[in-house]
Amino acid sequence: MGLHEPGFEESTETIKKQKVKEPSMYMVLLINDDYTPMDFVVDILTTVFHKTAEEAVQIMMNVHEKGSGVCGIYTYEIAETKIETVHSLAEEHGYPLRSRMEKE
Ligand code: TYC
Repeated sequence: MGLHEPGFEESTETIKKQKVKEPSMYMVLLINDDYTPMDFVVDILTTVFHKTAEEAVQIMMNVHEKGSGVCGIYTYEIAETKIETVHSLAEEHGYPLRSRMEKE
């Protein structure tokens, strides 16, 4: 029997409406640098962030021109995992590509 179903000992008390708290969301950004190849950034955007080839090129060029750019919005844990994945792939290939999150 659920806590707030009739018959439970709390059932005669006022039952407060349960507030559903949405999780905070975090933007994952890529940071521009002078050394990471454009193709590698596009690959990261398609494989890690599931962008189409066209979206990936657009986001990469935006980061290249503006210095940074959003590649996705996720819960904290997912954002953290995306960033770790970017950093370990970049490190594996010897590139200085960096990623960080910002609260939405
Ligand atoms: N500026 C890099 C180049 O000219 C490309 C690049 C784009 C690097 C986005 C990082 O997050 C980045 N090869």
